Amino acid sequence: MQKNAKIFVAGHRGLVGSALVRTLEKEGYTDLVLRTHRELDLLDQHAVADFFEKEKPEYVFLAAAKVGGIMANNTVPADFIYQNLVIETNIIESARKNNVTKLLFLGSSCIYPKFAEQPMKEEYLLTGTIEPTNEPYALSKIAGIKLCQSYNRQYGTNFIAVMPTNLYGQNDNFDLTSSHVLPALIRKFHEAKTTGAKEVVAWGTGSPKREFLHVDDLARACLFVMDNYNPTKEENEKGPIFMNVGTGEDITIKELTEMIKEIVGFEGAINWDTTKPDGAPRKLLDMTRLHSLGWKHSVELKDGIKKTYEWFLQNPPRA
Ligand code: GFB
Repeated sequence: MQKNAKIFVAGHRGLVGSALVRTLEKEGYTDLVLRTHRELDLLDQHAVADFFEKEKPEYVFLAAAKVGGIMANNTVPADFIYQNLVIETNIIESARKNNVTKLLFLGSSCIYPKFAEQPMKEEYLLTGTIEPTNEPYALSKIAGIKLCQSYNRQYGTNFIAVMPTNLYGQNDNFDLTSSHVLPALIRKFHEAKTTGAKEVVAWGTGSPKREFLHVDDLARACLFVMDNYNPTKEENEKGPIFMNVGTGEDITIKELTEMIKEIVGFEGAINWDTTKPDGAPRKLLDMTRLHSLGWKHSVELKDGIKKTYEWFLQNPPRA
């Protein structure tokens, strides 16, 4: 990407989109096209088509999505599948019609089968059944990958994707009913410490393993992939046209809980609410593909959590 290329970051106020904007600006990109939800409703096909016709972006980062933790996925599954499918189809079709040079679609590691061999390679896509708590969301993300691949096959576009592992960082969602585990635990331990509560309740058994990537690392990976990866003809025919993005290391939810408890400085007990779902037992990404191109993460988990806690203290959630 040229530093003066016209770049549309869809979803620029979210966890991923805001990290992309920070990174692009830091790297000297000068022509970012950004629209708030109020300015452009990505669920509105005509509005999206008009926007692309008028703005003609050269590059698109498709980071707009309906996202959430295990509980949100499980309680409003229709919103997850509907909104993600519509956002993707609207943007990808408009990108094709308006000759976008390159588009990067953001997926998720939950696209892989629940009991996939670990670590999970890109080619394990569609080789087994998906974890039920996030099947609708995962299917929408698989559809996004297949849209990109199909457009490349039929129209000769250059649409690619990344599958990030569980993300965290500044601008995360700290709402306890819809957030992911890491921001939820930061908030729970912080509030317990400040109110002098004796215990914090975590969900599930604590035995599932998860891999966590700081969102600034993901943003750097997205720029790297945009600049360094073009699918081959064979990849456009058979897949994969995407790259896993993670650290290649995971920890149990129990270990994560202890780590956050220590960083926040809570001294009480941790109790486990086993009526809440565990979700997938493990989802560690195989990083061979992206590592072989020369990219590696740089933020280690403990440092990333400390940074995120500092950000949380400066930006306390409203309710
Ligand atoms: O981060 P999380 O909500 O999503 O939960 P997933 C990860 C694990 O942490 C589960 C446990 O085993 C939860 O039961 N956990 C413990 C908690 N305490 C808490 C808590 O206070 N809040 C939350 N939220 N979890 C999501 C998918 O799966 O991850 C999405 O539903 C997406 O589709 C996203 O892929 C990255 O890792 O289980």
